Amino acid sequence: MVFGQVVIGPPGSGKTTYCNGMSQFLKLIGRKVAVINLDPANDALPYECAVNIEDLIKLSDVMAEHSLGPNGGLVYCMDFLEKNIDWLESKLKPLLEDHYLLFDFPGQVELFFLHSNAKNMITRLVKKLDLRLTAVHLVDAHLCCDPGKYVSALLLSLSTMLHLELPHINVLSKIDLIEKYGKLAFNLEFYTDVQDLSYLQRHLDQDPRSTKYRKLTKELCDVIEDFGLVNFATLDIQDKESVGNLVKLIDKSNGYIFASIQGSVVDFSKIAAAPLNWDYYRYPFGQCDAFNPTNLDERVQNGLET
Ligand SMILES: Nc1nc2c(ncn2[C@@H]2O[C@H](COP(=O)(O)OP(=O)(O)OP(=O)(O)O)[C@@H](O)[C@H]2O)c(=O)[nH]1
Ligand SMILES: [Mg+2]
Repeated sequence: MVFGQVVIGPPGSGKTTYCNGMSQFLKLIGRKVAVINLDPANDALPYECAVNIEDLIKLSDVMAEHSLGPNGGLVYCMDFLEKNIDWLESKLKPLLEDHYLLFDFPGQVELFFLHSNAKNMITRLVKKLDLRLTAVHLVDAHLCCDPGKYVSALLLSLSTMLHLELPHINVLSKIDLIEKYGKLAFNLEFYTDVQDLSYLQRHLDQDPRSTKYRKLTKELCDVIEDFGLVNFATLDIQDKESVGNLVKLIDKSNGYIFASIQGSVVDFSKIAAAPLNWDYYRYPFGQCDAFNPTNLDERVQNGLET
Protein backbone atom coordinates (compact mmCIF):
# COMPACT_ATOMS: atom_id res chain seq x y z
CA MET A 1 0.00 0.00 0.00
CA VAL A 2 1.25 3.46 -0.85
CA PHE A 3 0.64 6.36 1.52
CA GLY A 4 0.96 10.07 1.03
CA GLN A 5 -0.43 13.57 1.27
CA VAL A 6 -2.13 15.94 -1.14
CA VAL A 7 -0.97 19.39 -0.03
CA ILE A 8 -3.46 22.14 -0.90
CA GLY A 9 -4.47 25.60 0.29
CA PRO A 10 -4.77 29.21 -0.86
CA PRO A 11 -1.82 30.96 -2.54
CA GLY A 12 1.05 31.67 -0.14
CA SER A 13 -0.32 29.51 2.67
CA GLY A 14 2.98 27.60 2.82
CA LYS A 15 2.42 24.48 0.68
CA THR A 16 5.83 24.35 -0.97
CA THR A 17 7.63 25.17 2.29
CA TYR A 18 5.53 22.45 3.94
CA CYS A 19 6.49 19.84 1.31
CA ASN A 20 10.13 20.74 1.85
CA GLY A 21 9.99 20.63 5.67
CA MET A 22 7.71 17.58 5.80
CA SER A 23 9.84 15.57 3.36
CA GLN A 24 12.95 16.31 5.45
CA PHE A 25 11.19 15.36 8.68
CA LEU A 26 9.89 12.10 7.21
CA LYS A 27 13.33 11.24 5.85
CA LEU A 28 14.79 11.78 9.32
CA ILE A 29 12.35 9.31 10.82
CA GLY A 30 13.26 6.73 8.23
CA ARG A 31 10.79 7.01 5.36
CA LYS A 32 11.64 7.18 1.69
CA VAL A 33 9.85 10.27 0.42
CA ALA A 34 9.07 11.45 -3.09
CA VAL A 35 7.77 14.99 -3.65
CA ILE A 36 5.64 15.47 -6.75
CA ASN A 37 5.35 19.06 -7.93
CA LEU A 38 2.03 19.60 -9.71
CA ASP A 39 2.19 23.40 -9.59
CA PRO A 40 3.46 24.70 -12.95
CA ALA A 41 3.92 28.16 -11.35
CA ASN A 42 6.45 26.84 -8.80
CA ASP A 43 9.68 28.01 -10.39
CA ALA A 44 12.23 28.00 -7.57
CA LEU A 45 11.65 24.68 -5.87
CA PRO A 46 13.32 24.33 -2.45
CA TYR A 47 13.11 20.52 -2.61
CA GLU A 48 14.32 17.93 -5.04
CA CYS A 49 11.24 16.61 -6.77
CA ALA A 50 10.76 13.11 -8.09
CA VAL A 51 8.15 14.24 -10.63
CA ASN A 52 7.70 17.76 -11.95
CA ILE A 53 4.73 18.93 -14.04
CA GLU A 54 7.17 21.32 -15.78
CA ASP A 55 8.51 18.29 -17.66
CA LEU A 56 5.05 17.90 -19.21
CA ILE A 57 3.88 21.48 -19.64
CA LYS A 58 5.22 24.94 -18.83
CA LEU A 59 2.94 27.74 -17.63
CA SER A 60 4.95 30.39 -19.48
CA ASP A 61 4.54 28.49 -22.80
CA VAL A 62 0.78 28.13 -22.26
CA MET A 63 0.39 31.84 -21.44
CA ALA A 64 2.35 32.87 -24.53
CA GLU A 65 0.79 30.36 -26.91
CA HIS A 66 -2.86 30.84 -25.89
CA SER A 67 -2.71 34.50 -24.77
CA LEU A 68 -3.84 33.55 -21.28
CA GLY A 69 -3.13 35.18 -17.92
CA PRO A 70 -1.56 33.20 -15.07
CA ASN A 71 -4.88 31.93 -13.67
CA GLY A 72 -6.34 30.88 -17.02
CA GLY A 73 -2.97 29.35 -17.90
CA LEU A 74 -3.01 27.33 -14.70
CA VAL A 75 -6.49 25.95 -15.37
CA TYR A 76 -5.30 25.01 -18.87
CA CYS A 77 -2.24 23.23 -17.41
CA MET A 78 -4.41 21.24 -14.98
CA ASP A 79 -6.80 20.29 -17.83
CA PHE A 80 -3.80 19.21 -19.87
CA LEU A 81 -2.46 17.15 -16.98
CA GLU A 82 -5.84 15.47 -16.53
CA LYS A 83 -5.88 14.54 -20.22
CA ASN A 84 -2.33 13.22 -19.92
CA ILE A 85 -2.80 11.43 -16.62
CA ASP A 86 -1.02 8.39 -18.12
CA TRP A 87 2.17 10.47 -18.10
CA LEU A 88 1.80 11.07 -14.35
CA GLU A 89 0.95 7.43 -13.69
CA SER A 90 4.01 6.23 -15.56
CA LYS A 91 6.22 8.62 -13.52
CA LEU A 92 4.65 7.47 -10.24
CA LYS A 93 4.82 3.73 -10.92
CA PRO A 94 8.55 3.30 -10.09
CA LEU A 95 7.94 5.10 -6.77
CA LEU A 96 5.10 2.91 -5.64
CA GLU A 97 7.19 0.15 -4.19
CA ASP A 98 8.63 1.91 -1.17
CA HIS A 99 8.01 5.67 -1.28
CA TYR A 100 5.78 7.96 0.71
CA LEU A 101 4.27 10.55 -1.67
CA LEU A 102 3.84 14.30 -1.15
CA PHE A 103 1.87 16.14 -3.86
CA ASP A 104 2.48 19.91 -4.01
CA PHE A 105 -0.61 21.45 -5.67
CA PRO A 106 -1.22 24.96 -7.02
CA GLY A 107 -2.82 27.51 -4.69
CA GLN A 108 -5.76 28.59 -6.87
CA VAL A 109 -8.65 27.54 -4.67
CA GLU A 110 -11.12 27.39 -7.55
CA LEU A 111 -9.25 24.34 -8.85
CA PHE A 112 -10.66 22.45 -5.88
CA PHE A 113 -14.26 23.54 -5.82
CA LEU A 114 -15.15 25.02 -9.21
CA HIS A 115 -13.19 22.87 -11.62
CA SER A 116 -13.22 19.15 -11.27
CA ASN A 117 -9.94 18.28 -13.01
CA ALA A 118 -7.79 18.21 -9.82
CA LYS A 119 -10.40 16.08 -8.08
CA ASN A 120 -10.78 13.74 -11.08
CA MET A 121 -7.02 13.26 -11.23
CA ILE A 122 -6.72 12.49 -7.53
CA THR A 123 -9.67 10.07 -7.65
CA ARG A 124 -8.21 8.25 -10.63
CA LEU A 125 -4.74 7.96 -9.04
CA VAL A 126 -6.20 6.75 -5.75
CA LYS A 127 -8.25 4.05 -7.50
CA LYS A 128 -5.82 2.96 -10.16
CA LEU A 129 -2.61 3.01 -8.11
CA ASP A 130 -4.29 2.03 -4.82
CA LEU A 131 -3.00 5.10 -2.97
CA ARG A 132 -3.92 6.05 0.62
CA LEU A 133 -3.86 9.84 0.54
CA THR A 134 -4.77 12.48 3.09
CA ALA A 135 -5.60 16.01 1.95
CA VAL A 136 -3.63 18.48 4.05
CA HIS A 137 -5.34 21.86 3.62
CA LEU A 138 -3.17 24.77 4.78
CA VAL A 139 -4.74 28.08 5.78
CA ASP A 140 -2.73 31.08 6.94
CA ALA A 141 -3.13 31.37 10.74
CA HIS A 142 -3.21 35.16 10.74
CA LEU A 143 -6.72 35.00 9.21
CA CYS A 144 -7.92 34.25 12.76
CA CYS A 145 -7.24 37.88 13.74
CA ASP A 146 -10.17 39.07 11.62
CA PRO A 147 -13.55 37.38 12.31
CA GLY A 148 -14.76 37.92 8.72
CA LYS A 149 -11.64 36.36 7.24
CA TYR A 150 -11.85 33.50 9.72
CA VAL A 151 -15.43 32.72 8.58
CA SER A 152 -14.16 32.71 4.96
CA ALA A 153 -11.37 30.31 5.95
CA LEU A 154 -13.94 28.02 7.59
CA LEU A 155 -16.14 28.06 4.49
CA LEU A 156 -13.21 27.41 2.20
CA SER A 157 -12.07 24.50 4.37
CA LEU A 158 -15.57 23.01 4.47
CA SER A 159 -16.18 23.27 0.72
CA THR A 160 -12.75 21.80 -0.05
CA MET A 161 -13.43 18.89 2.30
CA LEU A 162 -16.79 18.19 0.69
CA HIS A 163 -15.40 18.50 -2.81
CA LEU A 164 -12.31 16.33 -2.46
CA GLU A 165 -13.82 13.45 -0.45
CA LEU A 166 -10.46 12.34 0.95
CA PRO A 167 -9.34 11.88 4.56
CA HIS A 168 -8.79 15.54 5.34
CA ILE A 169 -6.83 17.62 7.83
CA ASN A 170 -7.15 21.40 7.98
CA VAL A 171 -4.07 23.16 9.26
CA LEU A 172 -3.50 26.69 10.52
CA SER A 173 -0.07 27.23 8.99
CA LYS A 174 2.57 29.76 10.14
CA ILE A 175 1.18 29.54 13.66
CA ASP A 176 4.31 31.37 14.84
CA LEU A 177 2.92 34.45 13.07
CA ILE A 178 -0.67 34.17 14.30
CA GLU A 179 -0.74 37.49 16.14
CA LYS A 180 1.39 39.35 13.65
CA TYR A 181 -1.54 41.40 12.33
CA GLY A 182 -3.43 41.90 15.59
CA LYS A 183 -4.37 40.26 18.88
CA LEU A 184 -6.74 37.29 18.91
CA ALA A 185 -10.15 37.98 20.44
CA PHE A 186 -10.35 34.44 21.92
CA ASN A 187 -7.87 31.78 22.93
CA LEU A 188 -6.32 29.57 20.26
CA GLU A 189 -8.56 26.56 21.04
CA PHE A 190 -11.59 28.62 20.08
CA TYR A 191 -10.20 28.91 16.54
CA THR A 192 -8.87 25.35 16.24
CA ASP A 193 -11.87 23.50 17.73
CA VAL A 194 -14.65 25.46 15.94
CA GLN A 195 -17.13 24.54 18.68
CA ASP A 196 -19.34 27.59 19.17
CA LEU A 197 -19.36 30.29 16.54
CA SER A 198 -22.01 32.40 18.31
CA TYR A 199 -19.18 34.13 20.23
CA LEU A 200 -17.68 35.07 16.90
CA GLN A 201 -20.94 36.59 15.74
CA ARG A 202 -21.16 38.69 18.89
CA HIS A 203 -17.63 39.85 18.25
CA LEU A 204 -18.51 40.69 14.64
CA ASP A 205 -21.53 42.70 15.81
CA GLN A 206 -19.17 45.14 17.51
CA ASP A 207 -17.85 46.14 14.09
CA PRO A 208 -20.28 48.70 12.54
CA ARG A 209 -19.25 47.61 9.03
CA SER A 210 -20.57 44.09 9.56
CA THR A 211 -24.08 44.94 10.88
CA LYS A 212 -25.36 44.91 7.32
CA TYR A 213 -24.21 41.30 6.89
CA ARG A 214 -25.36 40.11 10.32
CA LYS A 215 -27.99 37.68 9.02
CA LEU A 216 -25.74 36.33 6.26
CA THR A 217 -22.88 35.73 8.71
CA LYS A 218 -25.21 33.93 11.08
CA GLU A 219 -26.50 31.67 8.31
CA LEU A 220 -22.96 30.89 7.15
CA CYS A 221 -21.85 30.07 10.70
CA ASP A 222 -24.91 27.82 11.08
CA VAL A 223 -23.98 25.92 7.90
CA ILE A 224 -20.43 25.38 9.20
CA GLU A 225 -21.70 24.25 12.61
CA ASP A 226 -24.41 22.01 11.14
CA PHE A 227 -21.85 20.09 9.09
CA GLY A 228 -19.63 19.86 12.18
CA LEU A 229 -16.67 18.77 10.06
CA VAL A 230 -14.18 21.60 10.28
CA ASN A 231 -11.48 21.92 12.88
CA PHE A 232 -7.80 22.81 12.63
CA ALA A 233 -4.44 21.43 13.60
CA THR A 234 -1.64 23.98 13.96
CA LEU A 235 1.78 24.10 12.34
CA ASP A 236 5.04 25.97 12.59
CA ILE A 237 7.16 24.29 9.94
CA GLN A 238 10.42 25.19 11.75
CA ASP A 239 9.32 23.39 14.92
CA LYS A 240 9.89 19.62 14.86
CA GLU A 241 7.40 19.02 17.69
CA SER A 242 4.71 20.75 15.66
CA VAL A 243 5.56 18.80 12.48
CA GLY A 244 5.71 15.54 14.49
CA ASN A 245 2.24 16.10 15.96
CA LEU A 246 0.82 16.74 12.52
CA VAL A 247 2.47 13.60 11.13
CA LYS A 248 0.75 11.56 13.86
CA LEU A 249 -2.63 12.97 12.86
CA ILE A 250 -2.02 12.35 9.16
CA ASP A 251 -0.79 8.80 9.79
CA LYS A 252 -3.93 8.07 11.72
CA SER A 253 -6.18 9.55 9.04
CA ASN A 254 -4.79 7.65 6.05
CA GLY A 255 -4.10 4.42 7.91
CA TYR A 256 -0.30 4.51 7.75
CA ILE A 257 -0.13 3.50 11.42
CA PHE A 258 -1.90 0.24 10.62
CA ALA A 259 0.20 -0.65 7.59
CA SER A 260 2.53 -3.05 9.35
CA ILE A 261 0.20 -4.28 12.09
CA GLN A 262 -0.80 -7.92 11.71
CA GLY A 263 -3.23 -8.09 14.64
CA SER A 264 -6.70 -9.40 15.30
CA VAL A 265 -9.69 -7.20 14.56
CA VAL A 266 -9.98 -6.48 18.30
CA ASP A 267 -6.33 -5.35 18.58
CA PHE A 268 -6.83 -3.28 15.50
CA SER A 269 -9.84 -1.38 16.83
CA LYS A 270 -8.14 -0.91 20.22
CA ILE A 271 -5.36 0.93 18.48
CA ALA A 272 -7.77 2.93 16.35
CA ALA A 273 -9.69 4.10 19.44
CA ALA A 274 -6.59 4.89 21.52
CA PRO A 275 -5.69 8.47 22.37
CA LEU A 276 -3.43 10.19 19.93
CA ASN A 277 -0.40 10.27 22.21
CA TRP A 278 0.12 6.53 22.44
CA ASP A 279 3.64 5.21 22.48
CA TYR A 280 4.36 5.86 18.85
CA TYR A 281 7.07 3.47 17.89
CA ARG A 282 7.76 5.08 14.53
CA TYR A 283 9.15 8.27 16.03
CA PRO A 284 12.67 8.03 17.34
CA PHE A 285 12.46 11.76 18.19
CA GLY A 286 15.99 11.68 19.58
CA GLN A 287 17.20 11.17 16.04
CA CYS A 288 15.59 14.36 14.80
CA ASP A 289 16.68 16.80 17.48
CA ALA A 290 18.50 18.74 14.83
CA PHE A 291 15.46 19.03 12.54
CA ASN A 292 15.65 22.31 10.74
CA PRO A 293 14.15 22.55 7.26
CA THR A 294 16.45 25.38 6.35
CA ASN A 295 19.82 23.71 6.82
CA LEU A 296 19.16 20.04 6.30
CA ASP A 297 20.72 19.68 2.88
CA GLU A 298 23.92 21.15 4.30
CA ARG A 299 23.84 18.70 7.22
CA VAL A 300 23.39 15.75 4.86
CA GLN A 301 26.37 16.91 2.82
CA ASN A 302 28.45 17.21 5.98
CA GLY A 303 27.60 13.64 6.88
CA LEU A 304 25.57 14.58 9.98
CA GLU A 305 22.47 12.89 8.64
CA THR A 306 22.09 9.92 6.36
N1 LIG B 1 7.00 32.15 9.71
C1 LIG B 1 6.64 31.16 8.90
N2 LIG B 1 6.68 31.35 7.56
C2 LIG B 1 6.30 30.34 6.77
C3 LIG B 1 5.87 29.07 7.30
N3 LIG B 1 5.53 28.28 6.25
C4 LIG B 1 5.75 29.01 5.13
N4 LIG B 1 6.22 30.24 5.42
C5 LIG B 1 6.56 31.34 4.47
O1 LIG B 1 5.38 31.66 3.71
C6 LIG B 1 5.75 32.11 2.40
C7 LIG B 1 4.94 31.36 1.34
O2 LIG B 1 5.31 30.02 1.37
P1 LIG B 1 5.17 29.04 0.11
O3 LIG B 1 5.63 27.71 0.59
O4 LIG B 1 5.81 29.59 -1.10
O5 LIG B 1 3.59 29.05 -0.09
P2 LIG B 1 2.74 28.30 -1.21
O6 LIG B 1 1.43 27.94 -0.57
O7 LIG B 1 3.52 27.18 -1.80
O8 LIG B 1 2.53 29.45 -2.28
P3 LIG B 1 1.97 29.28 -3.78
O9 LIG B 1 2.64 28.10 -4.41
O10 LIG B 1 2.32 30.58 -4.43
O11 LIG B 1 0.49 29.09 -3.68
C8 LIG B 1 7.25 31.88 2.27
O12 LIG B 1 7.90 33.10 2.48
C9 LIG B 1 7.56 30.91 3.42
O13 LIG B 1 8.89 31.07 3.91
C10 LIG B 1 5.84 28.90 8.73
O14 LIG B 1 5.45 27.87 9.30
N5 LIG B 1 6.23 29.98 9.47
MG1 LIG C 1 3.97 26.68 -3.86
